[in-house]
Amino acid sequence: MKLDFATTALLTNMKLNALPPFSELTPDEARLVYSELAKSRRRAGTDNVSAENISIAKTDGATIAARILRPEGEAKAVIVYFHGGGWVIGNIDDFDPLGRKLAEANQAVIVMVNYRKAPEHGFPVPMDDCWAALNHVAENKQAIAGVGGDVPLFVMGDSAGGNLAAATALRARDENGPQIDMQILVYPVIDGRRDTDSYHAQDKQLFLTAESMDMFWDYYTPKESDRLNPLASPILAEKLDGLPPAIVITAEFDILRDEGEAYAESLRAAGVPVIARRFDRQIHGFFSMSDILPVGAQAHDWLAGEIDRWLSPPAEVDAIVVGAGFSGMYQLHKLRDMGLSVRVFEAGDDVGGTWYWNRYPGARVDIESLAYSYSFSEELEQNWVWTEKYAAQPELLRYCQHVAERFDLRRDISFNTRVVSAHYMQDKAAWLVTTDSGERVTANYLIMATGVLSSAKTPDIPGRDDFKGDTYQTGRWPHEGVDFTGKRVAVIGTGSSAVQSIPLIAEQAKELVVYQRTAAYSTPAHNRPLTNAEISDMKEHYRAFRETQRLDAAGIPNPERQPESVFDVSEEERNRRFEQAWDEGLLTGLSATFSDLGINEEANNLVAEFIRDRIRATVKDAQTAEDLVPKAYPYATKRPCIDTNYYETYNRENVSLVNLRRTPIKTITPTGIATTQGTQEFDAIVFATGFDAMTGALMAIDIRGTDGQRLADDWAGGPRCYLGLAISGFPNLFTITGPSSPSVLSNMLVSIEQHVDWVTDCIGWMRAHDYASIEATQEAENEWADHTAHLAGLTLLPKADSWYMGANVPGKPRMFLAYVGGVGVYRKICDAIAADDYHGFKVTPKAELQIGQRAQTAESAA
Ligand code: NA7
Repeated sequence: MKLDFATTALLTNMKLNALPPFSELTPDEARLVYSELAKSRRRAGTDNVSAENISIAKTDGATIAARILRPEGEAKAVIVYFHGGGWVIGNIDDFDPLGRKLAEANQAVIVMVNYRKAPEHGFPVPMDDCWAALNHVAENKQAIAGVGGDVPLFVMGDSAGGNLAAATALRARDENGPQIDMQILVYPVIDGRRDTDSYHAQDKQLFLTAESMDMFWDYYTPKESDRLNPLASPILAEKLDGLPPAIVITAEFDILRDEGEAYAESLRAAGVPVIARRFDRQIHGFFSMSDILPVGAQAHDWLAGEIDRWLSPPAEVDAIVVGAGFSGMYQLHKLRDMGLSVRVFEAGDDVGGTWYWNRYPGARVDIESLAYSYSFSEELEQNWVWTEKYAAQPELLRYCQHVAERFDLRRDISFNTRVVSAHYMQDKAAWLVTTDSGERVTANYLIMATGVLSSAKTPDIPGRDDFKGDTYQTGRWPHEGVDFTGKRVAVIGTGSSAVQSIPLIAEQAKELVVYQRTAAYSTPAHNRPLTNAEISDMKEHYRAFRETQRLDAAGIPNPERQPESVFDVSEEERNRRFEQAWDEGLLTGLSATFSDLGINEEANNLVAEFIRDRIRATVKDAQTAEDLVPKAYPYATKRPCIDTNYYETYNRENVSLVNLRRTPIKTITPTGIATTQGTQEFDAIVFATGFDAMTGALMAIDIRGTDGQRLADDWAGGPRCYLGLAISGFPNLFTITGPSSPSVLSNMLVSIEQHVDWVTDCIGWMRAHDYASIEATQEAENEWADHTAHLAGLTLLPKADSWYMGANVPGKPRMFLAYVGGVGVYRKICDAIAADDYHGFKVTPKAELQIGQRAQTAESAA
C-alpha cells in the first residue's frame, strides 16, 4: 500500500465520480471543476480569523485583488501567499480555508494574492502581479500586520504558487526588493525542463499528471524560451546564494517531488539555510486538502513548529566550533575546561573528521601512529594502544571515538548538522551561525575546525553524471564498505588515496584499470604490527618525545634530518642513505637524508632518480613502468605517498594503467570511460581525485565579516590569513590549521594541538582583559602573506602542480598554501606574538562596545 488510506479513498472517489483530468478541459471548465472540488471539501472556516479584501493598484493600470486574513492577537509574521493551480486555475476563494488555517496555526497575517491567470495572462504577468503584491505588502507591512514594531515578511506558495514565491524571492534579491525573511515552498514547480525521474514515473502522477503539467506550462509560457527564464524556472538561476532561508515541502507520490527537492539541495549548496521535508505516502495537493487528508493537517502543524523555531531568538553560547575531527574535539575539550559554553556542529554522524569520511580500502595514516596522536593527556597517551606502525582508518576512528567518550565530548556536539552561514554582528561582537536544519546560534568566538582535506573534489570530467554503474569517491566512502568481487573497476587518480586503495581493489576486482594524470612518487611504508617493546619504550619516553616533536621542522622527529648537502658525500654514501631510508619506510625518510633535496633541483633529481629506478625495477611491463615513473616535478613537491604493494600491483594480470597524458579521457559514457584511444566498459568507477584543500571547506560556508563582506569574495584572489589563524575583517574567528600555517606540511596532530592551545590562550587573555573582539590587522596579514610566499619561493615546492598550490582545482588562484618555515619556528613566532600582547591584532574592549550600543540606541530613539 503506497498511499495512506485517506488518500486512497480520495483518489478512488474521484475515479468513481469519473472526474475528467484537467488536461481534457478548457481553462474555464478546469477552473469551475476546481472550485467545485474546493467547495465540496470546505468545512466551516474558523471564526478566529478576520478577512479584509483589498485591491492593489499596479503601475500598468491593472488592479490585483488580495485578501488579508488576520488571526486574533498580535501577529508574529506576515506571509504573502500565492496559491497553486498551474498558473491557470484556483483563486483566493478556493484557497480561503487554507489561508485561515495558516493564519491561525502560525499566528501570522496571510495575504492571499489573486494574481491574474494564464492563458489570458501568460508569463510574466502572474509573476509581475505577485511581485507588485509583495511590494505593496512590504510597504504597508506594519499597517497590514496591525503591529507597531517590525515584523518578519515571508513569501509562500504551493505548486505553481510555490513557483511564484521562489521567483519573487529571486527577484527581490536581484532588484534590491523588499527584505524577505523566509520563502516557504510547498511542492513547488521549479523546473520548466520537466525531466526529473519523478516526472517520468507513473506512480507519481496519481493526482497531477504530466499531461496537465504540460498544458499548464503551455498556457503559462507559450514562448518556449520563457520556460528557461529563472523567473519561470528558478532552478536555472545563475546563482542561488543570498536568497532567503527556505522551507521546502514535497510529497512522495508527486510528479513535482524531484524538482522541489533538487531546488532545496541547490539552495543548500549555495549556502542558503534550508529545512526540507518530504511527506511520505502523500500526493500532490495534500497540503491544501488538509480537510480530508489528515497528513495535510500534520504538515500544517509541522510547518508552524518550524516557523516558530525560526522566529524564536537564537540560542547563545560562548563559542561555536565547526567540525568534530581531531581539531574540533580538542578545541571543545579545552574551551569547556576553561568554563566556556560550547556548541560543536559536525556534518557527519560521529566524530573523526578525516577518519570518519575516508573509509576507502587501505586508508591509513602516513605518519607513525605513536607520533600521530594527541599529547595533551598523559592518561590517554598511556592507556591507548596502537597496533600498527601506520594505523588503518578503522583504528584511527576508534581512537577518535575513544577520545570522545573519555572526555565526554558528544554531549556538546550536534551531529548530522552542517553550518551554512556565519555572519558577524559587529554591535554584539558575536557570530550568528545558521545550520542546514535552520537552527541559529550566536557565539562570541567562532572556531573553524573544518579540516584541510575535507572538501572532496568532484572531478570536472565530461559525462561524469551519465555513468549508470556505481561511482565512489575515496573521500566520501560508503559506511557499509564496497565489494568489488567480480567487477570491472576504474580508478581515476593516483594520489595517496589511490595508491593506498589500488592494491586492495585489485585483489577483489575482476579487472582494474587505473587512469593516471600525474605519476606519484611512492615509497614502501613497510607497515607492520608494533611490538610491545616499541610501545612501552615510547610510553616511557613520551614526554621527551613530545617536546622534540613540537620543535621539529615538521613535527616528525623520526628520522633526524641530516645537515649535509647531497654533494658533500660520495655516491656510495648517498646511495647508502637513500637505501636505508627506503628500507625504513617513513614518510619524510628520503627527504631527511640531505639538507638540500627540497631546495636544489639538481640535488632533488638524485633522490628522484633513485625512486624512478626502483619503480622500473619493480614493474615488469616496460611501458607501464615508464608511465608510472614521475618526471614532471621534483620529489616531495607534491605530498609523497607511502604504500603497500602499489607498484607490484601493476604486475597482476587483472590490472592495467592508462596514461592520461598520452590518451586523455574524452568523456565518461553511461557504461564506461572513453579516452582518445578507445572506450572501456566498467561496472564501477572510483574517483580518487582529491580535495579542494586548505580553503575549500571554509569558502563553502557563507561567512560574512564586519561590513557584511563574504570571505569567499575576500579570498577570491587567494586566501589571506594572519598566522593561518585569523583573518582581517573577520573578528573573533579562528581557523585551526588554516592556510598559511604549517598544517599539511607537518604532523597534523602537532599543528592542531598548537593551534588549539594558542586560540584557547588568546580567548582566555581576551576574557581576562574584558576585550569584546580581536581581529588581525590588514598590515600584519599582508606581512605574513609576504613572508609565507617568500619562504615558499626559496624551496622547490611551487614547481609542482599540487594541491599545496591550489593547482588541482580549476580556477583556484595559484599560490603556496602552507607555511614552510617549520613547525618549531612557527610555534616560537606564535608564542612571541601572544607574549607581545597579540602583536598584529587589534582589540575592542567590552566597554567600547557598550558605548557603541548605547549610542546606537539613542540614535534610533531620536
Ligand atoms: P590527491 O593527492 O590530490 O590526488 C588526486 C589524484 O587525482 C591525482 O592523481 C590527480 O591528478 C587526480 N585527478 C584529479 N582530478 C583529475 C581529473 N579530472 N582527471 C584525472 N585525474 C584527476 O588526493 P588524495 O585523496 O589521493 O590525497 C590527498 C592527501 O590526503 C594526500 O596528499 C595525503 O596527505 C592524504 P593530478 O596530480 O592533479 O594531475
